[in-house]
Amino acid sequence: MTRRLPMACVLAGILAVVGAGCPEEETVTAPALSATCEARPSSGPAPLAVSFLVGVSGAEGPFSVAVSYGDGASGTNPDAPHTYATAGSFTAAFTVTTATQSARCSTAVTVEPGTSPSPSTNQPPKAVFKSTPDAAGGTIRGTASLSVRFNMCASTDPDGDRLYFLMDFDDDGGFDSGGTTGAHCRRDWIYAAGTWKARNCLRDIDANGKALHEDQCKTYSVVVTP
Ligand SMILES: [Ca+2]
Ligand SMILES: [Ca+2]
Repeated sequence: MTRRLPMACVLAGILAVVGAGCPEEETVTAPALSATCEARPSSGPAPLAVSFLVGVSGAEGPFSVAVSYGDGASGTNPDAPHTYATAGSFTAAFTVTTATQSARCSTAVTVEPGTSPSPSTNQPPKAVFKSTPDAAGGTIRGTASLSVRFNMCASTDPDGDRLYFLMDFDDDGGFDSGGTTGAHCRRDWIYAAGTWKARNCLRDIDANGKALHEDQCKTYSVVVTP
């Protein structure tokens, strides 16, 4: 608390000298500025978001705070939480200043190694492409009308992921069949005379149906003689 006194008395008070004409009980001493700080939490696994409790007392007039978090980051808002990204021992230091005063406090933060999820080890499926008649060198041959059975049902996934089967029978680039069931991994198609291309693709999918890997595909030539 500052009491209004003649300037001479104020100066005398600050200098701890009782000046002439200044009653002793009106001696004014500059209050000591002090700061306390606490980290909440003060330890935990990375990344660790820490809030700071900074207490300031004895400030004459407005004060400002400079924060050095100890990990290279700094700031001026003591109320702002700070996230420590990596493990280590840090000292967060707060410097409180007014026009005439300065005080400092520090608090320790211990960040332990984080329990980051292990990197994805999901494997692509093991695709097995079969056809009846058998495709010698990727070419299925026969006479019209030729019934061809395409079969990917022996495919497996090392992770047990669901498999999605896609088939294009008629050489137009668009899949004619797609799905996850036994009715989708094995399909028959009747070919008229001519030369056709068919494409079978396989993918492993997650619970949301999202592909986990690039499609694995096999392209067949279907040569049908009259
Ligand atoms: Ca997989
Ligand atoms: Ca098609």
